[in-house]
Amino acid sequence: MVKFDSTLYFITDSTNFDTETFLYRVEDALKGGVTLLQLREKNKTTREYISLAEKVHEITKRYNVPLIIDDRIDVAMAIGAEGVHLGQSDMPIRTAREILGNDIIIGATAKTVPQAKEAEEGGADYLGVGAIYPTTTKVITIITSTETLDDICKAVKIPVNAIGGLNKDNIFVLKGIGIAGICAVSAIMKADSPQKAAEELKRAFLDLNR
Ligand code: TZP
Ligand code: MG
Repeated sequence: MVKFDSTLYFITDSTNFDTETFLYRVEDALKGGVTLLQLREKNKTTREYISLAEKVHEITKRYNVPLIIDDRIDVAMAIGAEGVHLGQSDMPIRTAREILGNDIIIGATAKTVPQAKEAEEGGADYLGVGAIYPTTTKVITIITSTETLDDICKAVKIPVNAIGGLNKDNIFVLKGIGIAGICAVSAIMKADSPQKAAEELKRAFLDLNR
């Protein structure tokens, strides 16, 4: 059984990479100590999403890291992924929990305390909160202040991860806030060495809490 640990939550983006390069970079990041991995695809057909998810799952299983599928509970079920991540316009958490049962990880995006509480009450296992900084990753989002992030951490019992524009040089703003971990796309995906980037980001986060 793979263990849930959101310390370094790597969210992938295959845009501009061929499949081989993408998979190589995913594995490289895992070598660098990624603890949770989300496959996030916005422009793939269902068949393409499933096909890529199967390939990524073969890799994550070797590293004992849970694979979370963004948006799509059908894709998660089809490949036996460990979890699914749902945003505010995706299936409601409670509905997903009813369909998926208790053995699958369900993550939720929350930008306010009411959204966070609703997700927790609906059965979410963790929250992603942001964007903390402006992001270059394709996403419709708004900036979430570190004050709101702090309020959310205090309002729920489930683990909370910060997301959005985070890198090793700017996560100091999260010091003292009770987050369980950080999420990153570009800081790892676009790095010359995803392994080194993951190692450095994880070290920077762990150093915050020393
Ligand atoms: N949700 C809020 S910000 C974001 C998502 C999916 C993208 C984060 O990407 P990056 O590259 O780490 O800023
Ligand atoms: Mg979504």
